[in-house]
Amino acid sequence: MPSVSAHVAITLASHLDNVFGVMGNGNAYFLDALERQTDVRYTPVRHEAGAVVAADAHFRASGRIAAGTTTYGAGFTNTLTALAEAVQAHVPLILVVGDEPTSGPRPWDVDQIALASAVGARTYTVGRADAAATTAIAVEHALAYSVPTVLAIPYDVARLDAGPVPEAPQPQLPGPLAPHDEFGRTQVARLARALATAERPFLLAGRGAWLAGAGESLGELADAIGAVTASTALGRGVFPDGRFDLGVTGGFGADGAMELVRDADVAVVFGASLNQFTMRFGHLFSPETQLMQVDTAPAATHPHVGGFIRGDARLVADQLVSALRELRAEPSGWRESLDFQALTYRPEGDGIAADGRLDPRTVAKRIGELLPEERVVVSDGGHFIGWANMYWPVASPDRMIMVGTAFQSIGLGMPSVVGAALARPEATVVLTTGDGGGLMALADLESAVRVAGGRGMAVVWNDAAYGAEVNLYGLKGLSRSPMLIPEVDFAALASAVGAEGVAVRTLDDLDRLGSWAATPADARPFLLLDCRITHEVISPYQQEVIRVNS
Ligand SMILES: Cc1ncc(C[n+]2csc(CCOP(=O)(O)OP(=O)(O)O)c2C)c(N)n1
Repeated sequence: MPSVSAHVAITLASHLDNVFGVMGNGNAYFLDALERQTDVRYTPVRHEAGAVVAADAHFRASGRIAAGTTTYGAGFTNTLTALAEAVQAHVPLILVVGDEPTSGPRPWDVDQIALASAVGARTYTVGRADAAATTAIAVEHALAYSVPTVLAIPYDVARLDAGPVPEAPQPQLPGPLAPHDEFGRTQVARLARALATAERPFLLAGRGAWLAGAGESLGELADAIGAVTASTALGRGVFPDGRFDLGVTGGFGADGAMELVRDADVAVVFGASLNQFTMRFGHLFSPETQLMQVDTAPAATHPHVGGFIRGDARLVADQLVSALRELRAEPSGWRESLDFQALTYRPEGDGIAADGRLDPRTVAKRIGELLPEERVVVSDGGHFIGWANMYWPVASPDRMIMVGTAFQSIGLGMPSVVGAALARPEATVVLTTGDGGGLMALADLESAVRVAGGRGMAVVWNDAAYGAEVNLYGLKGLSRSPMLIPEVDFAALASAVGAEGVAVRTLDDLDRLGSWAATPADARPFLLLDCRITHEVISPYQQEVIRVNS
């Protein structure tokens, strides 16, 4: 007879294709059932944080839910940082964990429900009679609220016979939110009138717009009014027409582009939470700009917003396009008068900095030119995030994934490769990481190389320091030694797990990336570029943070 664990595994199998995890006492029976009784692919990772991160990156890269699994106690507590990140980034996933027996905690148990709750995740605990239904409810909860959800299997329940596995109902999910009442309709009509007469209209879109599938609709809206467009860091590439796009707003934005945004007379923001970085700490828009926000959040998310429409980005954009058609609105003509190449110009650096190490701007520019076009970039956190965000073009928001930035965590980069590689089998996955975050995530370098193989590569911005800390606190005069890292040979670490490592000390050393990219993925190894960069060149976004902090 199928066990409770088999009920969980078989029910999960009707909702997802990938589970990532580390095995232990608490999930042994679940993993056995998953392997023997389902077609789900199980991928081992080497640290439990990686199990959650891989499931998270899988969803961000594909929109398809995945699961992580760990044992109880220490296995579970190892996931907490990654779980907090998924909560804060609104990423649905299932975390299947062992838990204390129904008879009560043993000396090595902790209150896992309280721990998950403390980072914002709900736990569903399966029993002998309800394992399949509870599993289906957990999946529905994760998808409906876009949150990670813990599914706990008590230790003494895991192997009990549970009888035939019942058919699990498909999750019932809410439809897109439309502003269909009188208030909402009037607001949309009023915004359409404002856009029809705007002389310098500007549209900004974030990841919410991408999740709503609003790209094409926003493109039509931009054309109807002749708007200049831009996106947030997580929404890069959401507008289908790049010709009139300023790229990313905030500290990653080009100076000229950011100045132009302040010229807009009417600006509409779709599906972006307007955090302090996007808003350039309050300086993105001029106080003269009429700023409107369209979002599914219950209320406006920044004090500069002058008018808020609660609704799905695609539906509202479509409503605006029809309203503008009825008004016979003409495009403003503003964007045709602008030189986008000049506006989005970025300095490229001098190749080698004064200390003899590489200038990261020049390296980033060159790597951006050599990367395979069909790619998904996954990024860890740290000062270096500026380089990929400024110099590597992004075709769509699901191709630039930053697991860790919502919770401001470093050390989640390596296992992001695993989830993205399985979510996007057609793409090369490119990790961008610092040496500090890279060392923190090192356990899953092995997983990244094993899973992605020749479809994977990593760029390590090796400045022999926790660079962000040097910039924020070293420059203030705080003791530097806690901020420094001995120069680690990441190229050698890569070869230890079967990858090819290249120590990049000159721009010519990047030629290997060119020949690697020209080789078919199944005939090349995972490539790690260990870029020995200076920490003397500070990214403009970090300079902005330094200014604000002082
Ligand atoms: C888990 C965690 N620990 C510590 C920090 C504090 N922190 C933020 S950035 C940073 C430095 C990251 O160094 P590295 O990965 O080498 O990137 P760099 O800043 O040098 O580009 C640290 C330690 C954090 N954000 N998250």
